[in-house]
Amino acid sequence: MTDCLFCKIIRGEIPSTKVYENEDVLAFRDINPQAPEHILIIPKIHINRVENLSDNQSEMVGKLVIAAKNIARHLGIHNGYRLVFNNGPQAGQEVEHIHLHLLAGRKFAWPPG
Ligand code: IU
Repeated sequence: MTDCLFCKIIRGEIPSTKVYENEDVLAFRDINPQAPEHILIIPKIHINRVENLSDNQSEMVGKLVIAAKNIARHLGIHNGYRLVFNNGPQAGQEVEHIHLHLLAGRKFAWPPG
């Protein structure tokens, strides 16, 4: 989608600190990190929200999670990490392109704020 910020990052029109890329997903460092390690993993196709995923897109969502697992291992994160999809305004979703947050390097509270 032309105006989507994350689509622009995928196309290289906006710079990012890339940590991983394959044909389906891109992962880069969050510009406003909420933990010592804060990576965003996004699909290369534009989908605005989890709620708008099709039932046949489970493989793509699985690829985001598998990428997160591989990135965590590659970064040497052995003490646990948190994976988060914010969906919609009340959950705090600001960018309307599905993204999986990978957060690590500190202890996280539960329930989340
Ligand atoms: P959210 O789940 O939509 O709230 O997460 C969006 C994230 O995208 C948030 O953590 C921002 O710091 C991050 N981000 C970014 O990494 N680069 C940008 O140019 C913009 C937002 I705008």
